[in-house]
Amino acid sequence: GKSNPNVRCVTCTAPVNIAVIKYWGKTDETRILPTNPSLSVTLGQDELRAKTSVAASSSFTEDRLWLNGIEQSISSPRIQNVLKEIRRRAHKRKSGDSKNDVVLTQHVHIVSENNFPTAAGLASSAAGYACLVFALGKLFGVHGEISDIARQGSGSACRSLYGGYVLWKMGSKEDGSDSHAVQVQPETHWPQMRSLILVVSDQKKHVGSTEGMQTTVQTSDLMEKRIKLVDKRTAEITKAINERDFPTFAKITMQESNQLHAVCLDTYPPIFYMTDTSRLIVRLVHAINDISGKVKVAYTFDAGPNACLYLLEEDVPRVLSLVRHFFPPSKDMKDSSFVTGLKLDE
Ligand code: 2P0
Repeated sequence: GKSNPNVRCVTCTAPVNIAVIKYWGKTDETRILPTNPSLSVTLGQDELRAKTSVAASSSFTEDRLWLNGIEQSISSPRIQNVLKEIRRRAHKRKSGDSKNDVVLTQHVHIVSENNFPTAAGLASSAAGYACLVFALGKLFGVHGEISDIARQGSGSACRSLYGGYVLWKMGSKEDGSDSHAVQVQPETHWPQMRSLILVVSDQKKHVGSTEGMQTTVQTSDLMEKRIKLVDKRTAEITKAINERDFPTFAKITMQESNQLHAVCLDTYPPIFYMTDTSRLIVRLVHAINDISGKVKVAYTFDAGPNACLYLLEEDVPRVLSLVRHFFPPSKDMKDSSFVTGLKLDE
């Protein structure tokens, strides 16, 4: 819009993260506290990301929000919780500082866009809320740990506030103050690591994550078993990351993905996120690993049919040509880049 000296504005971007230890289930729906820890890899800043501008001005008469160019209601409890918490912390920090207190009474306008399909199981809410909370933190001068605020927008968002390999600790406090993200290793720790996103469909998913995981917790017997196993897997994959042990990292990643989709199938009514194409990708990856004589590629699937492959840089050309051979880019795909090669070390 037109430039107005009384408008303060902050713009930033946040990348998506793809979990290798999956978050699926809450113990507290409002505070967004998870049934288990999770661990993810944050993609590069220039790849799949959200971009958000937040502006504050005394001329604004209400808080407003635009997503991908369309104005949305700002009354959703999650956005309200995030705004309330940012303002609360800003107020706490600035009490007595009258110059800054003015901003606290101002309304905000939020404009956010993704450079990839929203809600197609590509972690759009993770990047979106991470970006929003980071931008609001800058605007209101809230420093320090803010991933617990992003968590209250969308659980997986807390992990997108850090780069590289990120653990979302469950925490043990009832108020959720210790349920936040920590960086296990920066992206520079494993410079050869790459991911490939295989966009099977850019359509919206049929069961949203929030509702899906709620039904799983309520109805799946396998879920109890899974929760008991996650801590051990988290410790094992952390060790594999620390030691740059790709075969172990890859095996746990695939087993985790398979278990997530097993508990989805064990949910009543069952939830199907993977499609026939997803399962063909699984078979292709195992075929590549079999003929290679060791584990060279891992797949992981979230709340949708799209695959994320993890592999090392040296194997990208061969894997990419095999993927393109078996899954030639389709014409009706809105996004012409069927396969997006992502560097993680940016
Ligand atoms: C994850 N997913 O760990 C898992 C794997 C989907 C499958 O985090 O209700 O959108 O907003 O906290 O964060 C998706 O869950 O759910 C998710 P809410 P969210 O990445």
